[in-house]
Amino acid sequence: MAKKEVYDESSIHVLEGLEAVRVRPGMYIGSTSRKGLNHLIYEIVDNAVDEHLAGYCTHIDVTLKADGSCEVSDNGRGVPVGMHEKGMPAERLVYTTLHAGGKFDNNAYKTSGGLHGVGSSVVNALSTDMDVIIKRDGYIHHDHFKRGVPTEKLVNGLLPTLGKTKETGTTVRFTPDPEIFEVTKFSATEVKSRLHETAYLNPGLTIVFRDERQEPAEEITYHEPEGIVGFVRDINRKEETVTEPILIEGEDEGIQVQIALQYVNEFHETILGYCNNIYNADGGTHITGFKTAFTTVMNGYARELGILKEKDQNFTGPDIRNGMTAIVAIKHPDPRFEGQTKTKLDNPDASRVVAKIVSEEAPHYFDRNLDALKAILECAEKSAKIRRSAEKAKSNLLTKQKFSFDTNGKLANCISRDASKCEIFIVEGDSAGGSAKTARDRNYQAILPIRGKILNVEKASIDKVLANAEIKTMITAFGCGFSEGYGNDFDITKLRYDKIIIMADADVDGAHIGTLLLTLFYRYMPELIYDGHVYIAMPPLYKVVPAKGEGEYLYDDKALELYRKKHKNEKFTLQRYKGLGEMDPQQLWETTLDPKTRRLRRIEIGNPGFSSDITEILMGTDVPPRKEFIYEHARDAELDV
Ligand code: 0RA
Repeated sequence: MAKKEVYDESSIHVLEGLEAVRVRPGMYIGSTSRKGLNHLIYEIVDNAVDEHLAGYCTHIDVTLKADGSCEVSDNGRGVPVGMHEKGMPAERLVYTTLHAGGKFDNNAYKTSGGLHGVGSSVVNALSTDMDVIIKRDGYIHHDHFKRGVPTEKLVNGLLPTLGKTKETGTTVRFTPDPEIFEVTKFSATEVKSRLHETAYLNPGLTIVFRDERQEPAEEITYHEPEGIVGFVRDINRKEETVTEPILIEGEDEGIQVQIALQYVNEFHETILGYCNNIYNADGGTHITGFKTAFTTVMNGYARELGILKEKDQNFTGPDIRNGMTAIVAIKHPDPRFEGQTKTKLDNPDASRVVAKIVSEEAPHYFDRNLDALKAILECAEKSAKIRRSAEKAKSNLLTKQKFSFDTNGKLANCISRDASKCEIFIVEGDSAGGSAKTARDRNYQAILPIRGKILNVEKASIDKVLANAEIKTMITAFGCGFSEGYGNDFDITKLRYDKIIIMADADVDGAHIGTLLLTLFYRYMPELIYDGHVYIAMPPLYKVVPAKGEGEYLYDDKALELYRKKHKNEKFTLQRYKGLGEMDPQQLWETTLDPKTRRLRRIEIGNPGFSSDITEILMGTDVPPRKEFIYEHARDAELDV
């Protein structure tokens, strides 16, 4: 009897907890856009990965079902189903209580504590239906929930069973709630890249992705026995590499450290930090420890080999990392994260331990691989040279910057200085630029026409990038500087426009220009994209004018198809826009500039490792895949009507 009372109380408690999740979903999963939606999958997968980290699960299946649900199945021990002291099966507690996950568990390196490591109960609360099937103790146990509320009747306080089995494992199938999410269609591209990343970070794990929403179903197996070494190799697979991937690893103070690094013939560094499988977008102590120790080790070698003479200054950290791609992955028993977004690792011991392992282990490698050592120091020398000329170019740019804003002939600036209201359109071509200048609302809309193609920053050194007129104009207009390997002068708070809108034709050339601009932003002003300031304008493809009534703009072929169906027996003229230059100012205003009618797509960056990868691949190859990048991202981005 006493038990029953506890059960009632706890179930009320459960409902209150899950109700909070439904009222403020963004607090638990970041957003209710496609990004938040995909996050549901990662929450469930992460739990299975935790079971892998605990040493019990080797295989995870992730299936996007034709009915819009997602199923995640693992071969771990199975979530415990016995009666918990709170008066219900432990399983039910896990799927209905916030943060219940770790309570039964002694896995030292759980992924929880990350950005949104909130557990499966949140997924349950945000799903119209959730099925949990647990194979354990000889039986197949089953539970079902609707919007987080259990619907299965317990038998003597235990879950109903579906039969017997000798296997173990957990299967969770959930259907995201359209009352909560703006879109309920998972992005296969995003999910695949995240699963691939998970496979790289857990070399003993096999993850099978299936997309049954298409015929025939797509199936991909992610298994990366080389681990992060394979990750680095893959990020660089289209690059001219200067060294083989190098693995540095060790363990101290209960912290496991794994670092893979490789040099390529490029003027940038890419360093990705992970703690307990969670990506740390803002780096943190593990990255700092790595950078400091690696710089010291390499400067030591440079002196030993006579590359640096007694009177020479040490190479800077960025010099040493010129051309480096690195993954720093640690496992920490008690990770702490800093700041609002929880994307920066904060544990001081992580810095100490990583530095110690790098100072001890890196020499073991380089003492035996002099060619790699010399190749890296050559990259550093090149960088030091360019750094000096860049410093000159930069000081020129900075002195010019004071005078050029507003007096620059090309930028038609807006009147308002309230950045939160201002927009800047980067318009391809002088004729479209001219129309846009006439059409705009000059109170808050600025127009910057750019001519032809801008420099491909993936292929140019920093001094060339800074010498490019179009790029200089953009940096000056935005007002927040830029960041690169030689010191970070970027300050997003100085940004003069809330929206940076790329306006290019809907053809291959336009797509190319869009990609070049995105590459520039991504490499030198990534916060513009991370903070959601970058948009692509989506001009219409057609205008239809019926014999009677108002004309209408159509933005894609699907819309045209629909229009044809709807107006089967009517006469209309169809006008196809070939380019922005063809529209007169009035049309340009209605279709592309006026916030009431235009269509914009916000650019989002998914997985940083892979985004960087995608940019590099696209800028290095032929045209068709580039186009795909623009449209892929445009399609995945949030619509801002
Ligand atoms: C805690 C204890 C045990 C298993 C799990 C958690 C577990 C959780 C999840 C979530 C997804 N898949 C999972 N697999 C297992 C087992 C404790 C025991 O058997 O002694």
